[in-house]
Amino acid sequence: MTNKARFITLEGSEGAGKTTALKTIKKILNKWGVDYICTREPGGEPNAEKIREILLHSEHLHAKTELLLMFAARNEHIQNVIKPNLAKGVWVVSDRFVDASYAYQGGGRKLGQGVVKWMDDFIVGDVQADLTVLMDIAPEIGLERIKSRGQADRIEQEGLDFFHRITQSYRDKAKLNPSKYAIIDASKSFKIVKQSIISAFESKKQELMP
Ligand code: T5A
Repeated sequence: MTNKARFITLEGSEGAGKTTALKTIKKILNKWGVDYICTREPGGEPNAEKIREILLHSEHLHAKTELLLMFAARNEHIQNVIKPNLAKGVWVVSDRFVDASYAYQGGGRKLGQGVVKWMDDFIVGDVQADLTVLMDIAPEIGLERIKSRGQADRIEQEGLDFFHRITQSYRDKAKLNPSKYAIIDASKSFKIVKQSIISAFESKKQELMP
């Protein structure tokens, strides 16, 4: 494979259907014949998975601790998984990345976008996504979808206002650099969402695989 390896991220509020969307993305990349790995945040490698456990299942965490741990896990993920794979020509598809920190910690926790930008510059630097698939959904619909899943984790237990701020932060971030985003109306049926993702990838193919 001669093309540059690409970094694709998948974002959205709770229950937006990212896990479901990932299946469609895998099929597209298989069809394109690219070598890729799928990973996730927080997590994606052993130390980051340990931090994920603290993040999702601690009884209480201060918002600033949450931000620092997200970026600590992200640094391990970048250094040990994302960078080495991209360097050897393997595409990386990550279920969540730095936009989740802008949305959840910057917006949801009200820490502001400035401090997240500082951490983004410090930790992520130029390891930015080539394409971010934003599964856009009203929080009411997403939360309803995950209700039947049983025990909610620490973040899922937040109130509706928190998730409204997240949705808005994602939309605001996408507006700053629209060409980097594929915004999918995730409130539609499985069939329509799948078709929207396929169309979005087809329209970006030339850019991703010149
Ligand atoms: N976080 C993460 C931060 O706060 N900051 C950060 O920097 C980062 C990286 C991760 C948590 O960490 C936070 C965000 C999260 O709160 P997680 O367990 O990885 O936690 O959770 P999520 O990434 O939110 O994953 P979810 O499983 O909750 O959501 P998905 O993957 O978006 O949804 P999915 O695909 O599992 O679908 C949910 C349900 O909806 C149905 C599915 O069948 C499923 O039952 N569904 C649909 N139903 C109808 N129509 C459709 N089109 C549907 N699509 C899916």
